[in-house]
Amino acid sequence: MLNLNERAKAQFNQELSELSHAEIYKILLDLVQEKTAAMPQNQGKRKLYYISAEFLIGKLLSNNLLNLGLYDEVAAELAENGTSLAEVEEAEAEPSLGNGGLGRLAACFLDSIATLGLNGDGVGLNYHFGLFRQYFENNKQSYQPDEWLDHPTWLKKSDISYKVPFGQFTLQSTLYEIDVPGYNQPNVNKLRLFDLDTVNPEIIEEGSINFDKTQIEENLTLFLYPDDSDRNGNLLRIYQQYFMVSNGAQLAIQEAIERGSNIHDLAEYVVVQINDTHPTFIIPEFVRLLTTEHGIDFEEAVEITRNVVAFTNHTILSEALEKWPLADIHEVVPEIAEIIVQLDEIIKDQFPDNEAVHIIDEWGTVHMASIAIHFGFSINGVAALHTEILKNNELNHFYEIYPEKFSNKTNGITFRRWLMAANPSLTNFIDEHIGTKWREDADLTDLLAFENDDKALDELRRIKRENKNALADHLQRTRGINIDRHSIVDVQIKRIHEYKRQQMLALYIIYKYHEIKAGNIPGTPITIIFGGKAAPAYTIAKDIIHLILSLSELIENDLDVAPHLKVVFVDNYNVSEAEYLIPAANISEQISLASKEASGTGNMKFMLNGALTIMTWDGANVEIAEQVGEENVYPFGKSSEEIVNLYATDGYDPQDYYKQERIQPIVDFIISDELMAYGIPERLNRLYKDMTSKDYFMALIDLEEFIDVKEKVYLDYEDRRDWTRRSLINIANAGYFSADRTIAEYNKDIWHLDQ
Ligand code: 26Q
Repeated sequence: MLNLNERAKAQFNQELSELSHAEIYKILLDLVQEKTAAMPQNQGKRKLYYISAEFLIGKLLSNNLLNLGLYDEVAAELAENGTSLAEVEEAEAEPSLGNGGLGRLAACFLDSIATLGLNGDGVGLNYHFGLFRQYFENNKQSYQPDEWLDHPTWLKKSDISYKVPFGQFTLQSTLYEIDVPGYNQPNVNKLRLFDLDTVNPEIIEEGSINFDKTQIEENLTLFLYPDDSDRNGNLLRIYQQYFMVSNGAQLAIQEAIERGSNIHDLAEYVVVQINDTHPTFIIPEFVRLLTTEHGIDFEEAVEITRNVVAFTNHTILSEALEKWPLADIHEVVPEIAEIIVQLDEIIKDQFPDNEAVHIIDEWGTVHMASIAIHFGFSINGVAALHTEILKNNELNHFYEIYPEKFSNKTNGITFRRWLMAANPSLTNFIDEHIGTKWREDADLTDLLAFENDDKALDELRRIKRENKNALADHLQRTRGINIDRHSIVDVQIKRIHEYKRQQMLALYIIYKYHEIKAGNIPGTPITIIFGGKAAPAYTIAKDIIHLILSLSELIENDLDVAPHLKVVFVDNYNVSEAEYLIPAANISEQISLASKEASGTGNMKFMLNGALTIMTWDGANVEIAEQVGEENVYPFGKSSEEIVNLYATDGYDPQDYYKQERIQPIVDFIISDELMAYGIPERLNRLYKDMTSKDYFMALIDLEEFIDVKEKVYLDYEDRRDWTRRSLINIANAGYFSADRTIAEYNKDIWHLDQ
């Protein structure tokens, strides 16, 4: 018995049933903090530092209660007092300390690292404002600063602090920590977020997200990914990155010394996994610290560092491969720029004619991935196909030199959050049918025995219906949006990007709208839900949002079509919204242009929650199809080889597809008078022009096939029993995508931590 009532009296001098959600939240926060504070840290000679610019942890209360084994008890006590965890959790601030996939992956990994009892902490920055809050006005994306630190949080201030020497001044850090308990584990790890006491939110201009980018002492950890459209913005990002890695490296070295390292043997004590290139400056920073503060000579420092750092690549989009002008690095931290020049000389001596692997190019630009590959011991991709593309195309020059450094680690998701916390009814269903061993090994294949069990299938349908109701209530309560509770729920949620092809789904909506207008009424009403933010400087992505919102309004106002088709764009999509949307979905849209989505992890969450996937042969979709069988997904579209080849030969012209009979009227509708009545001509014209002249991410190339497959999916849904059977098969085969499996592979092949 936790006796929350006693705590209510002691803390607020009131009965639990009289407290506000915010007060109950505070009680539970304190309860969890007390428990985890009393738990020992994971131990081991070697320790992992998972360093990342993003940790998209989302709300932590349910997840922590679950991992500590307190979830059921708390839920019961709250129910007795007329409330629920879902309601109480609304009082928790959402830490949106990330953009999307890479940041959420880091959060799932922390959960799994702790659950496997491994000695490993997360290291990052404590941004005072997370990713902007998105809202819509006149069918356009607008911004509000995300003031998550206004509420009581999980952060605990530590007394750890380091000096970070920039060129012009030295700053002193403050470390905040969040305990990370594993599932049913006696020990905890930590997420360690560095900050600066002098940060000052008052420099943000009233009513905007702009601020003076030159006031480093006041702005350093103010925002995640501050606007980098000008030079000061770029410099600020370098300040941020260096601040993060210098603190991380000092922490790792200090803790290694405390465990007995003599520095020469640092690699026996420390492994640093860098999450994409954003923390790459940790390589020259280790060299700097080892040479200037620990008396190691340059050559040995480079060797030690090489044995400590491992690199994960999350993207093959060339515009996302980080590059910085050497002059900018020099302006922020001259010592680091000088070390990078030395590292570059080593590589240029070794590979004089192999320019593709040089660190500094002829224009004086520093290629961060080159540093990470040459001066780390491991590089991995995040899905099988992605790793093959890295080896054979994007990073082939490096692969030729270091084949042994390359490996694949297909991403995974934590089942604690994405099944147990987000979908308790499905969790119970699984327990009742196959017992609870899956909670340890993620093996759900025993569910296959119920493939033809009518009772089990009925039960599964009932659960999906309940989750749809919960989503419908949530959308109604938070946004006044009403969705048809009996409709098929079709969802695309992810960052807005041309390569993810939200615009292709928008084109399908235009097609379907006209079909319904022509009297071809779908058997079941359709709700298509989008969610996702566009980078503030990404014009076309914002135009795509505008197209979808305008379409949504047009359809809403069309009395012939509205009863059969609804388009919803959920504003401010984040981890908490995903927890409502994913358990309610029937259809998972994974329609990126083949070769462009490194892995995807939303795809795995949908599968685990029983949605069927419409997919291109991209990222981890390929492995989903492999696990579940092609007959249980809906694949379509050109292969990654075809696409890679088209880019290589400049062989794509959208006009070739635009001219087709079925496609032209769909695309032309973007600039029709009907849609212009809801949209802004400038935006719709710009998008139309781009799609018909450039279409760089080839939305038109797969449109015909996409329309056909979507029609098939909706038809198949009419056979509810067979649909539910295939939904069960998807759930049963999702075990491979547990992040526990991914982390076990990282540990076996890269980290080698004791267990
Ligand atoms: C680039 C240049 C300069 C500054 C920042 C960046 C930058 C920032 C964020 C580049 C990339 C990101 C984020 C990448 C990301 O989230 N990638 C996603 O990672 C997931 C986890 O591995 C994959 O599942 C997704 O496929 C991938 O898109």
